[in-house]
This record gives sequence, C-alpha cells and structure tokens, in this order.
Amino acid sequence: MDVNNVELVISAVWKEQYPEGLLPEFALAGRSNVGKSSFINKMIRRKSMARISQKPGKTQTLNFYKIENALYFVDVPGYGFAKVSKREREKWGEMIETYITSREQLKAVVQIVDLRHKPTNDDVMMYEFLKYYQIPTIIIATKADKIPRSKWQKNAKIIRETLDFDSNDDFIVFSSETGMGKEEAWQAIEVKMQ
Ligand SMILES: Nc1nc2c(ncn2[C@@H]2O[C@H](COP(=O)(O)OP(=O)(O)O)[C@@H](O)[C@H]2O)c(=O)[nH]1
Ligand SMILES: [Mg+2]
Repeated sequence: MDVNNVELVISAVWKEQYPEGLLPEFALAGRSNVGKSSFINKMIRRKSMARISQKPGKTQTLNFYKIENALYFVDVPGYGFAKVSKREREKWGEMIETYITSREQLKAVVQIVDLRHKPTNDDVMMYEFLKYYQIPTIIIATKADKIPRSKWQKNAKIIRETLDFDSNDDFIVFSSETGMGKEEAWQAIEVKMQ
C-alpha cells in the first residue's frame, strides 16, 4: 500500500471513545520498547508519526491511526513494563482485553517480538491470549538489522517453538531500520482486510 495520508484520529481508553465507522483495524501488541511505534512508522513511511518513546511504557492509551481512509493501526501500550503500579497494570489489562475481545473491526493483531531474543513469558502469554480468543495474528520478529543474517533462521525457529506458533498465522522477519519485511507485512495485512 502506498501511504500518503495518516491521521491520529483518537487516543482512547474506553469503548465509547473508539472511532465510529467500519474500517478494518490492526492492533499492535508487544513489550515496551520492542519496536511497535517504529513498525507503524516504517509501514507508513513516517519518521515519527507514532510516537517513538524514549521512556518505555509511556503510551497509555489506544492510539487509532487512520491510514488512507482504508484501515486503522491501533498502537497499544506495551506490556511487561515493571515500573508501573498494580492499579495501572490492571487498568491496562482491562483496556486491552475489552478492545481485543469486543471490537468487531479488529481483523488481526500484529504482535511484535525481538528477533534477537527468546520470547519472554509476557510474549508467550499475549500470544496464548490471542489464540484463546481466536484472533488472527501476524508475528513480526523485528530488529533483524541488529544481528547477522546467519542467525535469523535459528532465532526465528526458537521464537516459533517458544510461542507454540500456529502455522495459520503469519511470521515475518522485519527491520524498521532497513525496511526489510515491509512488503510482506503489507501483504499479510491486505489479505486480512477483506
Ligand atoms: N536497530 C533497530 N532499532 C529499532 C528497531 N525497531 C525499533 N528500534 C528502536 O527501539 C527503540 C524502541 O522503539 P519503539 O518503536 O519506541 O518501541 P515501542 O515501545 O514498542 O513503541 C527505539 O530506540 C527504536 O529506534 C529496528 O528494527 N532496528
Ligand atoms: Mg510505542
């Protein structure tokens, strides 16, 4: 998709604040700092549309980015950020769970993991949660530019095994730095938009 038009429509916490209309939505899930905002920015060719945070855990709302009047990317606050209070974690859980389990426009979740590392327990729990609710998932293994190409296959295999990856889902090796995997990611999204 050639993207020229992007608009942050709303930062929502509650259901009543989700945008109206029936455009397909793709939500980004992943640990704080794993590269969710960078992924969105690379996909839409912007340097800093989705805020790239210096401090992890900063995005505490669901940010709905409307792309070309065709779809939304929903930037979700990252999980696994230890320094937030229990109350904040509960609020986070409620916000995500409500959105993921009740939003009909949600076509798939794009779950971002780090190609360099074995998935964390939080990564595994998130994927299990998505599979439990039968949400189609696109796994993006990002930061590929940070390790030599010779390690990609082996690391990707460890990630698939650790997640108990469902082969009906997509698995894409990606880099927001080089743009690697971008076309493949758009293809996976466009197939699921129908
Ligand atoms: N080298 C490299 N750095 C990345 C990549 N993706 C994200 N980063 C960096 O990782 C940090 C966190 O990224 P961000 O997109 O804010 O993560 P978020 O918290 O998941 O939204 C930033 O310093 C990014 O520049 C990537 O593919 N390659
Ligand atoms: Mg972010």
